[in-house]
Amino acid sequence: MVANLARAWLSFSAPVAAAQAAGRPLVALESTIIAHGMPYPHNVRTAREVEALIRGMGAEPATIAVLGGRIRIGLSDDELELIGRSDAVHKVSRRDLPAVLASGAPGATTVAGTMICAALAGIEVFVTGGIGGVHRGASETFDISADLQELAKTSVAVVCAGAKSILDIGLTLEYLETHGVPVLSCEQDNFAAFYTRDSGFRADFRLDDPAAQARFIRAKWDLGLAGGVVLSTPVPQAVEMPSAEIDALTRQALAECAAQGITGKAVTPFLLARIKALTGGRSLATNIALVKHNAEVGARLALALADTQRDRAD
Ligand code: PSU
Ligand code: MN
Repeated sequence: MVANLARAWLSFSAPVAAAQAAGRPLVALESTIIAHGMPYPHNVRTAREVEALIRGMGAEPATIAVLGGRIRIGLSDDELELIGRSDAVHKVSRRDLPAVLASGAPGATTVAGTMICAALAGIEVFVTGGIGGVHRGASETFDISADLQELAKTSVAVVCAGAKSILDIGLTLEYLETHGVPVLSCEQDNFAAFYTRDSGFRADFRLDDPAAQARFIRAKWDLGLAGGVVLSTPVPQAVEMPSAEIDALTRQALAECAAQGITGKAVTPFLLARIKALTGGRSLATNIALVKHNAEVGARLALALADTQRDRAD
């Protein structure tokens, strides 16, 4: 009953509906990264390239956004263009989802927003760039991304390049532990830090093999342990940025944010935009490369999760 009520708000693109009917694995993609994370036209081009990459690996991409009062699971080229080009696209987390659905305004879903929509659509794997987390100075500001609460309760595997060092990564991992969210890593032991490979903090469990990642995730969900799993994979070595430079620019961006009195949902987009500007656009190439790498890891995980289901049916 509840599921049917929710379904009335969902609208699947033809390719996603066909893939789902054929039992092909799906990979959800967020739209905040397109609308608020990268400049036009790089954002739209990257979104299309990421979709093509996932399709080439045998899974079906489902970019998620809110348009015309519906949660759209899979976007057409024109819809991607609209999300990437318009300045009037809302940033949609859990709190904001009813607002854009009710008003009909366009919305780009964050990690939290996309997890909710992916779960409603029956999609188990979601690829993003970096997750939100506990902000530096959160003991005073209380600024903790709703992404973390979503990971605590919504059963979707989130593939990312860790979290940006605009956040307090140590506290972010503590928060996830408190809420029982496992943080997996592949390709290295440590949790990744988006522009740089090493956050200096260990992930909980290193699993390089997609089949092993899939078994871990199935075990969790089979037991009824609802909630997300984070799979961190580092940015490719060739495009990693120097950590001393990122640290300095991050400190500068944080100081500017405080000086300008920016708060709430504007904090993360402000910091992302400032770091992008301060690196003279060089961070964009890193950003694009890491998202594509995450997409490969996510597609392999989606295929492995589909295999675990097939093995059961046999
Ligand atoms: N971190 C990034 N890039 C991003 C975001 C975070 O490195 O694009 C976006 C994601 O959509 C994430 C959101 O879910 O910002 C978190 O925002 P907030 O901190 O306001 O919860
Ligand atoms: Mn916040």
